[in-house]
Amino acid sequence: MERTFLAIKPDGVQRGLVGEIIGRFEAKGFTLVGLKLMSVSRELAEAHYDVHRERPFFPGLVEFIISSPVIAMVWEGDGVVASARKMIGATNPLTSEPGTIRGDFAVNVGRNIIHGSDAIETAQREIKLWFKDEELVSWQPSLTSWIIE
Ligand code: IDP
Ligand code: MG
Repeated sequence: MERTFLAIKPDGVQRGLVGEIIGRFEAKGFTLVGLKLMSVSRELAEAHYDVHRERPFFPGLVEFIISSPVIAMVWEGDGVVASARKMIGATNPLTSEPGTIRGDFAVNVGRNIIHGSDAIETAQREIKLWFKDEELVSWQPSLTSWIIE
């Protein structure tokens, strides 16, 4: 079953948007299989954003991610990687569509509330980076037959 890695960034946690954001993925019909509130180490933040290491915003981004707690999550479902990216919205919240998380709650690219894996292979890498195997729970919600034909 397809899985994606999502993280509510420090701004989303500080602004009290954790319940709202988790609620959107629950209501959509995806399954939560991993969840933790954590202080992120510099090493983890740098590894997570390794692809952006040479970009000018990298140092500030790392400082931001380690500045305050983050909610790390793994969600499961058919097509969850691409669908979650759609629900999150464009990187710059000023261009994110209304109805997306960034479109509804953010105005600044450096404070865009949530991270979501951008491809299935990225999701696999990020899940391994953030979670131990035993922190992930495989389960079948009893509502499944009312959500998936
Ligand atoms: P994504 O989060 O939508 O996948 P990426 O291009 O992968 O966007 O960038 C990763 C993160 O880096 C963004 O979510 C944002 O927090 C930050 N970022 C990207 N571009 C900028 C920028 O131009 N200024 C400040 N921060 C940026
Ligand atoms: Mg990205």
